[in-house]
This record gives sequence, structure tokens and C-alpha cells, in this order.
Amino acid sequence: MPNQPEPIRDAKPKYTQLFINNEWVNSSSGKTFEDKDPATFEKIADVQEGDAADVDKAVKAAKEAFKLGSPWRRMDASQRGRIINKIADLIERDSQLLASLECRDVGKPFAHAVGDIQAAAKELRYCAGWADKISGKTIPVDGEFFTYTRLEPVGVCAAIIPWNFPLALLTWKVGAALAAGCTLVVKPAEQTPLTTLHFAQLCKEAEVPAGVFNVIPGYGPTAGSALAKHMDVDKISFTGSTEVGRLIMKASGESNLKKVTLELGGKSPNIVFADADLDQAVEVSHFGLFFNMGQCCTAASRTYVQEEIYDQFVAKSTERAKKKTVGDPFDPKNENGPQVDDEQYKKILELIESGKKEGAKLMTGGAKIEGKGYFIQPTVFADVTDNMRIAREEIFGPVQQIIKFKTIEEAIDRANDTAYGLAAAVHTKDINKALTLANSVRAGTVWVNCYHVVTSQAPFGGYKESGTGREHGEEGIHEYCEIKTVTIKVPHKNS
Ligand code: TXE
Repeated sequence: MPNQPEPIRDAKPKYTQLFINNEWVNSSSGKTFEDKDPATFEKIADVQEGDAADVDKAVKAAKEAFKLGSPWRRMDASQRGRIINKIADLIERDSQLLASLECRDVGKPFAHAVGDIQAAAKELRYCAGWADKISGKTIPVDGEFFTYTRLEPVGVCAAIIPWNFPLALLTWKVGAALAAGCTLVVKPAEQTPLTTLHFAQLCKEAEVPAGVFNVIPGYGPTAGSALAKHMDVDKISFTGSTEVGRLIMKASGESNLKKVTLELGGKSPNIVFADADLDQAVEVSHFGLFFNMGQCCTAASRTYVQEEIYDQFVAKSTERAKKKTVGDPFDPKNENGPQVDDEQYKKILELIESGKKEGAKLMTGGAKIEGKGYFIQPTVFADVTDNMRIAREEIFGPVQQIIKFKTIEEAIDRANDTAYGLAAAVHTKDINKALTLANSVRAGTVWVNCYHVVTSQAPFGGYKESGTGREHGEEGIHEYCEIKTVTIKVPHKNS
């Protein structure tokens, strides 16, 4: 994006209806829900609330658009790539409004919202490049046969999006699905539907054919669940809580065994060895936890620090957290805004209380910030032990746990002692320690001397209860493809 856009403080959405078959329509029930600003508690908009009846209509449109002979199925793959690039252009054109809406809807600092919008455009450009490079193989099978594979679009896809990175995570799913030639029905999170709705209009402007991209704003147990159990949805991609991930998988099993990609929670270990660059490790660990108000699936929520440097690390991390500026996300001096909603706010405050009760040492923070908005003080706990709830449960808030360890073997065992396996990090100057850790931790991503480096080009996803399947990279594109093997009898085979 050429220039940093100026924020629009009272940004208003242009689109608040359902988007089906390239048309804006009201919900069948006529119901709406309130979309609120978590920093001010002001209503931003009333949004049409879709449910199972609307999901049916959207899936029907997506199925129709996927029919053999449809404009989307007949389109050259390179043209799909061109359209996806065009959507990226339009995102950049509308970046001021999109970033302002994201800032208001999520409560994330405006500069971070701009970063998300840029990331969304980049994601689409990466996927656009893949559209005409998704190819099969010819395979030397036994016998008088010629065999090749074809990578075909999986079909009608559902995507359920969370509220922590609404537009960016939307493009992780939509970019790959469109590149592969699928059609989609998207349900954004009820807290943050606005940028997804704006995106729908950009798809139309970019000449995505009718029915290829549809949006049903609404709640999880109604609209989301209807998608998960729909008999005409071929694949569902979900990012959110592990609890709902289980429901999605169950719904697939109980309906048509639709393909499932899940990107769920985490309790990622962040291991700091005594030989690490201390100041850098403190800063990276702070960023790893507090970025996006702690609302990252990859958050560095278990920081293990080797005993020789433990006290120093705790002191420096506490100082850093005390300096963190929290407040109005439109004010550029603030590093963090509010938590997204009342449910998250209460969950985090309850977990902070559990940390105090279970004997962790509160170094700073530990309470809400009085006044309007779901603001919580940046919190650091030391002397955390592995059995405490704050060391086991995903807090998803600005609460750092610092835990002591002695040896590398112990660090590996304790890092792996979790049901999750999304990400991990190691801080050291010793390449052998770094590689030992990288190879031993059961997590989909390992960072060495860095954190939260998630890019379109490299696969991302979880081991264990952090999910199944991968997004990004070639692997992410293949999640939206079926592989078909075609075998042809030939008269005389030669090598
Ligand atoms: O998640 P939900 P919530 C974690 C984080 C957070 C916790 C709860 O620990 O504190 O989850 O957050 C839709 N069928 N993450 O309650 O409910 C819902 O409408 C189908 C980690 O917000 O999982 C929304 O669109 N869909 C995470 C989406 O699921 C359903 C990001 C996510 O909401 C549904 C968010 C149902 N029965 C939370 N119920 C990450 N991995 O980044 C809800 N939904």
C-alpha cells in the first residue's frame, strides 16, 4: 500500500445485509443484531442476522455457481488469478475505510488494523499466483495404462471466521478457495462482521460471478452450525475455539463427512535459554504475548526461562509491560486497545484471579482499567508452575506467564506437556539447542529468536488439539483441492 491511510474515527459500514448470489438481501427472519465498538460501547450498526434458512439459500447459490458449465467452472484458471488480484487492488483502494472499520469493530490499534489490511491484500496476491499453477502429475503405473492426476476444486466450501483478525483470516480461506476454483459461503464472527461484508462488495466489483462468494452474518449455534451440518457443503474451514472445533468435526461426521480444516487454540511455549540475547528475548516475548491484546492463537502464553537469567528476565519483562500504553485504538500513542467483548473480558479477568489464588506472583497489572471499554491492564505473572490454570488454559488476553526451567530436556518435556500444538519459540545463540528444540517440540510452527512470523508462503496449522490441515503455502491451496486419478488403457506401453 503506497501511503499509510488516515483513520476515520466514526467509520460507518456501507454494507450490513446478507450477501447471496451477488445481491444484498435481508435475513429471512427479519432479525438483526447489534455490532458494538468494544472501546466505547457505542453501537456501530445493526446487522442482518442470518440463520439456517439463509444458509440454505446461500449454499444453493454456491452449488449452482459450481455446476459443470457455469461461468466459474468454465473460466480459465489464469482469469481466476486475475480476479483475485483485482480484489487485492480494491482492498488497497479502500484501505482507509477497511482499516477504520477493523479498528472500531475489533478494538485493535489503527496501525495494526492497517497491517491486517495489507496482509489481506498480500495473501490474495500470493493465492492469485497459484490459480494457474495447481497441477497434477503423470504417473508410471504398472501395466498397459497411462495414468495422470487432476487437482479439482473441492466444491462448495464454508468458512467460519473468528474476530481477532477478521479480514486477514478471511483472505487465508477465500484466497486459497478461489484460486482452487471453489465456491464459498462465509460466516464472519458476530462481533466483527463489517470488513467481511465490505469484502463481498469488492468481490462483486472484481467480477466474481454470482453465487461464487456469499456471506451470512449471524451467530455460531444458528448460522455456523447450519453450515457445519449442511449436506451440500463439501468442505468447511474453521478458525476459532477448540470447543467449537470439536462441534464442527462432529457435525461433519453426522452429516456428509465434509472435509474439515480446523485452526484452533494454543498454549504456545516460548523457551528462553540463558545464552540468548536477553533484551531481544524480553522484547520478542513481550510482543509474542501482548500483540493484539493477547488475542492470537499463537500467543506466547507459556514463557519458559532458564534459571540463571530468570530473575533478570522477569524484572525486565515487568518493566516492559508497565510501559505498555493501552487505550483508544485510534490514538497512535496506544500500543493496545480493549478486548473484543464482554465474554472475553470476563474470561480473562477470571483467569487472572485464578492465577492469584493458585499462588503465581503478580508482578504488574492484574485488573481491569476503570471506565468505558473492555480494557485490561497488561499483566505479568512470575513463579508460575505448570499445573496452574494460567499455564494450562488459553487466556487469550494480555497476561504473561513466566515459568522457570533448568535443562533442555526438561524444557522439551514441559513444552510438550499440553493438549495444544500450534506454535513454539526458542531464544538462544546456540544453533544446536535451537535445532534440537525445533525438532522436538510437537507444534506446527517453531520460531527461533523471533515470534509471530506468519507469512502467506509457508504452511501454518496445528498439531494435536490445535487443529487439522494447513493454511498458506502450497499445502494450503491443496486443502481446497480433490485429487482425481485418471487411468487410460493403452495398447503398448514404453518407458
Ligand atoms: O470462539 P468461537 P469465541 C479461542 C480463545 C477464545 C475462545 C472463545 O481462547 O477465548 O476461543 O472465543 C463461530 N457452530 N479463540 O467464543 O465460539 C462463531 O460465531 C459453528 C481462538 O469467540 O469458537 C465465530 O464465527 N460455528 C481463535 C467463530 O465460531 C460456531 C480465535 C469463533 O467463535 C459455533 C477466536 C457453532 N456451534 C477464539 N459456535 C483462534 N484460533 O485464533 C460459535 N461459532
